[in-house]
Amino acid sequence: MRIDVVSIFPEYLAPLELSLIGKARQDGLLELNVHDLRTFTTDKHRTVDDTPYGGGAGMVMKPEPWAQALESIAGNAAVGAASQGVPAKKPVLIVPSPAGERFNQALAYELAEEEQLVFACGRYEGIDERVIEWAAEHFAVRPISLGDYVLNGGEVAVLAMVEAIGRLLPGVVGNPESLVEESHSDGLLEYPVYTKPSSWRDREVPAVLLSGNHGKIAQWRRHEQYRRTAERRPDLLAEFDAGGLTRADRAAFGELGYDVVDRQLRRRPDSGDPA
Ligand code: 6GU
Repeated sequence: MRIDVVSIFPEYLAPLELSLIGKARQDGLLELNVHDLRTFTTDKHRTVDDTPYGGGAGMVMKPEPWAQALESIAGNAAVGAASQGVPAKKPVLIVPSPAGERFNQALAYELAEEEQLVFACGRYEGIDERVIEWAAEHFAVRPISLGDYVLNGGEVAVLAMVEAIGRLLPGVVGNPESLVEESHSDGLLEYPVYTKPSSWRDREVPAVLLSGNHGKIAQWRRHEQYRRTAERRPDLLAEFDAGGLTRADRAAFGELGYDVVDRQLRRRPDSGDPA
């Protein structure tokens, strides 16, 4: 995969040289380029922002530096594709914004399949909207949000998204099995984990985990996922496919106040407030 990030604070992306993602870059599994938007300005002061039409607080990012930056990146991609004799597929242009669609694990998996991702980090009140419209000529444009809160710019969001996507690329995570049993991989939160010592400050590791009974352990872990998800993220249970549940699984959900109706979990009306 190739990733290009455009920002007025390229130093903000330095952590992408560390740890798993840094190693993936060294190993050639991921090509990542960070571009300084100001190098695409033409005035003496390297201006990237101006006051908003219609008035109001803050500044808006000027369109032309963005067009220059994105054209140079799209041009490189098209030339690269042509040199390999393949038809150029439009790279995905991700615009981090609290006004975008929500980022989640399913979207991370989807984006991990792409050949090239370009991230356009806005600052101030955002980028002139005409850039977003114009960019559709060269890119598949996706405004994406991490969640319902406001960051000062897209850079921190890019760190999060590149890490979430990058770790799904083949070979980046050493043991691919660790991608299977983690939160959100099956639409549920992860079960709690424990390590030695088995007794620590008068707290015991759940006995089932020391039993050696792998069937019992798997079932306990599954039921802990149900309990945690019901307590912390009941919204996820509305999306959960309950069609394949065993009798014991249904009973576990029953104790949490959920019945299975048409493959769906339904919160029982008399089961009180959700935790
Ligand atoms: Cl992706 N960008 C910005 N600037 N703020 C955000 C966000 C993204 N997600 C949540 N808040």
